[in-house]
Amino acid sequence: MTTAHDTATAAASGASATERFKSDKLTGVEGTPPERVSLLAREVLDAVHATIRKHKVTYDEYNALKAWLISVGEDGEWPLFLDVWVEHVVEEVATEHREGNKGTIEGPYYVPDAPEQGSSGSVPMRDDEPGTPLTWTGRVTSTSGSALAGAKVELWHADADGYYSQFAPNIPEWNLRGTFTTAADGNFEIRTVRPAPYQIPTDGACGKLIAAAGWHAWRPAHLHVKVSAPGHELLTAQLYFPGDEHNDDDIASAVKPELMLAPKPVTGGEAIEYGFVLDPA
Ligand code: MBD
Ligand code: FE
Repeated sequence: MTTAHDTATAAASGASATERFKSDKLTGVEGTPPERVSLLAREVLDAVHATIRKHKVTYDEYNALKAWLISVGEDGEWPLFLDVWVEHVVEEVATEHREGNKGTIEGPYYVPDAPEQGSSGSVPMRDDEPGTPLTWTGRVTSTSGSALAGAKVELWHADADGYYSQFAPNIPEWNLRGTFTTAADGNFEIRTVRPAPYQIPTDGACGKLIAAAGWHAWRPAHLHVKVSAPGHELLTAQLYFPGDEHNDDDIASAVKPELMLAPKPVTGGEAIEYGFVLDPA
């Protein structure tokens, strides 16, 4: 059987994710003081040296590592590698002061400026978009309790086969990506479809590490969001579905109990209710 995704490759999605990172996020890396760079680089290297001594790492293993690191770059998988195995701790440290909503990692597949849908509408999708229809209602508030009108809810997620538009071939641009703006009462309503669990590409460098280590490549099904309002901290989160077999062993360590949805069956699909509480900046 052939599917629309047979031509999806790690190298192609990695190249897209690398380009995305370079065009949106490669600012703010200048101006880190040398003392800070030295401190962090020194401690990371010390940790590597300690691991080599502790486990008596051989030249064969050192060369395997060198070859693998080269292939991470060749496959464009630095965004994937870092977001899967490192970002969750950066997110934890960056948001530990917050009193409002829990967030989680962004991952490699966000694209800014998805089509605007107002306070109530559907994300862009194909006429025959597979997957259970979801109707999601919620309200954006401040930690003070006041509703936030005109807050932005940006949603992006994989399709029912586990693929993201703009990173896998043969999916229309902006499919399952939309920007919503809360109404005067802070409410929004979004119509989309349930995403599938996501398996990170198995044919690239990250997939080779997973296979060599005997790990699995799965993330549970998830909806990604960025929620923002003037005068408030940007919230980046993901929402999860109860019962997913990978909720407890997400390869990206990004599941939190506060981010679990409670879908209710309704005629023609499922309804979810989930709102966001933003911390004042
Ligand atoms: C994803 O869809 C994702 O959300 C993360 C964090 C890493 C890889 C793929
Ligand atoms: Fe994702």
